[in-house]
Amino acid sequence: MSEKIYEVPAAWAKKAHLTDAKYKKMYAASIKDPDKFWAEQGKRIDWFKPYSKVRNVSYKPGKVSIKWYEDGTTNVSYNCVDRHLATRAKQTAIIWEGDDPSESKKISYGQLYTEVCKFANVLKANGVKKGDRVTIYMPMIPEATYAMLACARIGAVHSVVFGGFSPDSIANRIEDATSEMVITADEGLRGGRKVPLKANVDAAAEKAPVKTVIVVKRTGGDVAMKDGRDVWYHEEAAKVSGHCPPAEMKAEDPLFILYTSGSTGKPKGVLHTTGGYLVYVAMTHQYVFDYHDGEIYWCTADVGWVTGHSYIVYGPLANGATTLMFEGIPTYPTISRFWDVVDKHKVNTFYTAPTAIRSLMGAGEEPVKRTKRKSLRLLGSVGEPINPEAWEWYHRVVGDDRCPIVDTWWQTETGGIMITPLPGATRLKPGSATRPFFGVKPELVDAEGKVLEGAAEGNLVIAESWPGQMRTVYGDHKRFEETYFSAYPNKYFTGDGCRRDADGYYWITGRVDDVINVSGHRMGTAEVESALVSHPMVSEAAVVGYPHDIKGQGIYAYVTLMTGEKSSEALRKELVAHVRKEIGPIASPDLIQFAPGLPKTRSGKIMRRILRKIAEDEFSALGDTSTLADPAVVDDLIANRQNKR
Ligand code: 6R9
Repeated sequence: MSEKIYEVPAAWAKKAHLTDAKYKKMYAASIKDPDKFWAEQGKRIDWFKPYSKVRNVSYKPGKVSIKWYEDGTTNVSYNCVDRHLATRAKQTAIIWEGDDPSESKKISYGQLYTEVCKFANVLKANGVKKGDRVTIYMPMIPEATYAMLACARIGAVHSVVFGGFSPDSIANRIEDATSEMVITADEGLRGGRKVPLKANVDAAAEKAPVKTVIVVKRTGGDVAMKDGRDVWYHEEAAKVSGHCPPAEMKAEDPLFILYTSGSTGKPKGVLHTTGGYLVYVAMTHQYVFDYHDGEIYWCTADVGWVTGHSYIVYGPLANGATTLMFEGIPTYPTISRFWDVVDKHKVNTFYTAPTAIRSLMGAGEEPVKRTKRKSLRLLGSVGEPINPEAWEWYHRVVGDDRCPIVDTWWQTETGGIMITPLPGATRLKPGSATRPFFGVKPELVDAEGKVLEGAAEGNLVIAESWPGQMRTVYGDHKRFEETYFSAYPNKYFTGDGCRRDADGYYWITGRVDDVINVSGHRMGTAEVESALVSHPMVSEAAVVGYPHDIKGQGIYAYVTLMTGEKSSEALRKELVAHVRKEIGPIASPDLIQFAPGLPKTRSGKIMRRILRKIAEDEFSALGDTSTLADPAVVDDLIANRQNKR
C-alpha cells in the first residue's frame, strides 16, 4: 500500500469551502449533536412546510425505521428547478454532449423548467398519479433527466433501469415495482452503435405487460408502435402546457426505487425518499466537489446507476450547478474523447470510475497529453477501489499534478458519498477514501461484532443514520432488515471490508459478501449463477470474482453440465450469450471452466473460498480441504483452471 502523501495545494486551502480545521470542527459537531447539525443543514433546500422534527430512527431488530424531517413538506423538482429561476433562468443547467462530437447543446434553467413541466403534464395526461411507479429505460439524453424530474414533480416514483440491461431484467424490475408505465427512446447511441431500447422494452412487456409506453425520438430509427399502448413523446408534448405546479410531498414520500445486486436472490429495489435524500446529495455535492457558482461539473456515470441519480441530476441541480451529461463512451471517436470534452466545455470538475482510468492508462499518455485540460481543477473517483498506480497516473497525467483527487466511497444504499477526501481540507493518500463525511460514523467490526479501535482491519459498518440512507427494500422490509441490520445489531452493515490506518484514514478493501464489482458495476454472483443454470445443458454453476487488470474484477464461472452433455468452445460462447440475454452484457462471464464436480462440504455447501483461490491462480494456498465430500474434485479444478498466469 502506498503511503505517499499529497498535501492540500496552497491555492486550494485559500479558496475552498473547507479547511482541515473547519472539517474537524464541523465533523465533531455533526457527531456530537446530530439533531442540531442536521436541523441546520436541512435549510439548504426549500420547504413548503418547515420541519420541526429532524431525526426519528430505530435500528432495533424487527423495528427498523428511518425517518428524517418527517413533518416537513417539499418537492424535489421545485428545488432542482423552480427555486433557481429568479437568479439563474439564463444560466446553463445541463450541457449535453452527444455520442457524435458534432452534437451538443445547452439547456438553461429556464428551459429546464419548461421541459420538466411539459414532461410532467404528459405523464399526468397519460394517467400517472402521485405514488405510481414509472420505469425509465433511457439513453443519456436530456429527456432522461426531464423524465426523472417530471416524476418527482408530480410525486410519481421513478425506477430507472440501466440501458445495458436485457429485456428479462427490465421485465423483472417492472414486475417488482408493479409499474404500469415505461419511458424509453427509439434507440440509444453509444460509440456510433445503436442500442435497440424500444425493441427491448417490447420484449420486456411481453413478459411484464404495461399500460403505457412513452417513446422519445432519439435516432429516428424504425420502431414498432403498439396501438393503445405506445405513444410518441413529441406528439404528447405538443398537446400540453409548459407549466405544472409541483406536488406538495412529505419528506418521507418515496422519490425513487433503484435496483441493485445483493449477495442472494434477485436484485433489491432500494428505496430513497424525498427530503433527507435531497439535503444529503446537495450537501455532499457542494463540499466533496467544492462546488462554486459558475463552475462546469462533469460526472461520467450513467443515470441508470445511483451515481447518475445523485451526482448528475439531483445534487448538482439542487445546487444550481451546471452539470454535463455525456451520451457516448471514452474511446469514441478517439481515445482522447474525455479530454476533448473537457477542453470543449471547459470542465472544472471531472468525476469518473477507476475502470475507465485503467483502460485509458493502457493507451499511454499521448492521447491525454495532446489535449490541454487547463480548466480542470478537481478529479474524482467512484465505484470501486482505485489502485495506487491508477491514482498516480490520474493525478500526474490527467491532472498535471495540479488537481486533487476525491476518492469517494458510497453505495446505492447510502444515497450519497460517505467516506471521502474534501479538497482544501484533506491530505491525500493514493488508494484511500480517507475520512468520513459529516454525520457519518464508520466503525470496523470483527466477525463477532466486536468494535475494533485504532489501526485495524475488519468489516465496515455505520453506526447512526444519515439523511441520505435508503429507507427500505421496496415491498420487502424484512429483507431490508435482514440484509443490513442483522449481522451487527443496531448498525448498518455495508458489505465491504476496510482497513483504518494510524492516521484514521479508511482504505476500502472490497466486498466481503458474494457481490462482485465488475468495471464499477455491482453484480451478485447468485444472479449470474441462476442465469447459467437456466440454460438447459447446465446442471450447476458457481461464480466468483477474480482480479482483472482493467475491470477490477472479472467474472469467473465454474459450470457443471447435465449428464451426457459435452463441453466445447461453441458451448462456452453459447453460455456467454445466454447470460447476456438473461441479464445484460455487463454480466458476461470472462472465463468459464467446465468442471465435472464442484467442491462441496458433506452438507452440500459449495466451498467458494476454494473456487476463489483457483480463479485467482493461487491454488497453493487453498487452506483446509478436509471437510470436502470429495477432495479429488479440487485436483481436476486446478488442472483445468482458466486463469493461468
Ligand atoms: C456509488 C456506487 C457500491 C460498492 C461498495 C464498494 C464499491 C464504491 C468505492 C468502492 C472502494 C470507492 N465502491 N465506491 N470501493 N472505493 N471509492 O458505486 O454504488 O453501485 O451500489 O456500489 O462499490 O464495494 O459497496 P454501488
